[in-house]
Amino acid sequence: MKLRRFEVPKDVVDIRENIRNMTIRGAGKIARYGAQALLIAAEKFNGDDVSQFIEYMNEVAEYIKSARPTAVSLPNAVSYVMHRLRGKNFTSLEEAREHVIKTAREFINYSEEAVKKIGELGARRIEHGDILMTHCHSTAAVSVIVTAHKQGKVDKVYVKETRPALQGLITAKALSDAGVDVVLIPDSSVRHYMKKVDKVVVGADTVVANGAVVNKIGTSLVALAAKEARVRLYVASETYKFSPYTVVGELVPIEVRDPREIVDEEWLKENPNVRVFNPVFDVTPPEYIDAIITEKGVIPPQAAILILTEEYGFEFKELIKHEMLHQEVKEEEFSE
Ligand code: RUB
Repeated sequence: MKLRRFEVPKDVVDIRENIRNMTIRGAGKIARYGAQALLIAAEKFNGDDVSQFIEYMNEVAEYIKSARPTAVSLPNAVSYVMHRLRGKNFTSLEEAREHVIKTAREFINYSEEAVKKIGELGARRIEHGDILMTHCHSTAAVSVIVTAHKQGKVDKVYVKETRPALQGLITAKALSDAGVDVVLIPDSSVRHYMKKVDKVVVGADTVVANGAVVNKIGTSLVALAAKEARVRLYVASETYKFSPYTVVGELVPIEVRDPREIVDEEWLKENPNVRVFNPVFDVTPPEYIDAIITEKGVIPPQAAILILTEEYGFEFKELIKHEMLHQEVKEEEFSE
């Protein structure tokens, strides 16, 4: 496939497509594959000029970032690599190529280690005999639950099925394989079971500057039910899911997917006057979150801005100049 100027390697096209169609899903995994795609693109570049290589990498970066709009982990992973490429004076193409490969690997390792660290820190918030609830499939939330389970603390976990894509089933299997006592429940029973729950642990797609969390649709309803029942809610999130764009007032775009994920084609044809909407993420305000468990520590949601300033410092302006571009990239710009 050809971008504006350059041909993209097939493996990179496949990764982007698999992120877009949700074969690769979950914010952390999306980020790791984003970095992996840059690594592959660098390996497969077949020109012989450094400045052309950088131009090519920039084009590939924009292409990858446009795969899923809500998960900021994807542009953040891509920025991690691309930011470190800028302003460097490479003496050869091989040096530039190695640099991309090294930083992409560095990001992937960081991300994997972060999930383990979140597990360790989050497990400290789980007490012996706790009954937990979770929503969707979050690797970071599963890491917390499984670590706490290994410490003998978890009595059982209520796992919401999470319509329409039923990612709760992935969680149910992962937890059950790890030996956790799992009860799979329909989404609509959240209030019914909340009475029995001690703590809720969920993941995040994006953490906003004010500490609000964007996660799989239905998370905010779990949070509402938890608040009402005085049940603590923890969000497990790597720091690269914190959105620097929101510091400068950008809103997180909420991905809206195909109605056929809710009802089938035939039903849609039989009921042409019914409009079917399928937003796949929602926003949980900071007041409904007890703490965000990151690899850097367990923080109150209101401290999200501190993580962002530590990470991006006074570079927000620069970041906007270079990286906001992804918000403007439209699917149609890339001809398949
Ligand atoms: C998955 C989802 C997960 C977060 C965090 O949505 O909302 O809770 O991405 O996951 P989708 P992780 O299935 O639409 O990608 O902790 O694995 O990064």
